[in-house]
Amino acid sequence: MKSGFVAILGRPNVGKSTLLNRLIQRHVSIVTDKAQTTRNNIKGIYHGEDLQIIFVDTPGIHKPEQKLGQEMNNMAYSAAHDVDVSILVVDASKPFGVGDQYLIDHLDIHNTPLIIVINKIDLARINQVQAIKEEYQKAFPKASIIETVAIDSFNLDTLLNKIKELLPEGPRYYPMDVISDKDEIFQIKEIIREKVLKELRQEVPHSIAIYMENIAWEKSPIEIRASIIVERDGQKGIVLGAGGKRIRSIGTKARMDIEKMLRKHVYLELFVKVEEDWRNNETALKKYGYKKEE
Ligand SMILES: Nc1nc2c(ncn2[C@@H]2O[C@H](COP(=O)(O)OP(=O)(O)OP(=O)(O)O)[C@@H](O)[C@H]2O)c(=O)[nH]1
Ligand SMILES: [Mg+2]
Repeated sequence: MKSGFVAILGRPNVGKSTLLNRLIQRHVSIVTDKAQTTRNNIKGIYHGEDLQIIFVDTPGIHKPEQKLGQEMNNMAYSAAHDVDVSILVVDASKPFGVGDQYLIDHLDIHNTPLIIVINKIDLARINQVQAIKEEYQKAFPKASIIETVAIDSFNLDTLLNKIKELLPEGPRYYPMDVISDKDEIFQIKEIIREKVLKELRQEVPHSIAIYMENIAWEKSPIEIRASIIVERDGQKGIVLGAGGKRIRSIGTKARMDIEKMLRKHVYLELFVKVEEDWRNNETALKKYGYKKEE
């Protein structure tokens, strides 16, 4: 049988997490229309006949402005090592620019087989697709190129076949019932963060983190208390909304998804806390799961 590890890399918002979810047909990594949604390396496992692929979704590579951004980039860079195949996802609807050049200059993927996925071709004209393809082919002459529409699962079978071709013979690393390396607490926090991101505009989404205060698994309904961390006092009111309307809406939507995931009733209580400039604070980054403990 063939098996191995495949990193999914690229700039923010190009569709990496969408691609992972569609490839394994499970929702293991949150997706929003905001850049820098994914903040950790997240494994999603594809189980096939005589085939197992351990995909690693990664944070979008960008020019970092805070320590959090540096940590996120480092996670992506580290995922690119120790894999059998790398997938570089590119947004076909955006012209090649400084962000693409930044990625090409900083990401070292020249030593593993590489597949360049030109995604979102539904949003691009043919000559646009051609232009971006040429730029990336120039930067990575040995790579294979596949055009996709991840949200519609278009051409993902071609992609899977190409990956299979490139993978070595190997063992089944994970049992058939395992689909991700992340536990339920991680997923609960991500569901809450996804709802916050979807409710908020512009800069505030980048400033939030979720902290799990307490989970009482033994209670029925399960009691979950979590905090939404913001960076400045002014952001607290934005998350709460007038008369607490926004946080109630976030809470309801998050609870419904958590219940679906756990298949149990849940009581969810959310708080908002300010932690000044946490994205530049090493202790805070460790506390919120964005930096490894030494
Ligand atoms: N039209 C179109 N939209 C897509 C496609 N693939 C993904 N999207 C959308 O693009 C946005 C970003 O998708 P994500 O999967 O979160 O992108 P990402 O690369 O994981 O982003 P980060 O985690 O921020 O690095 C979402 O709104 C998706 O629905 C596609 O093929 N076509
Ligand atoms: Mg993502």
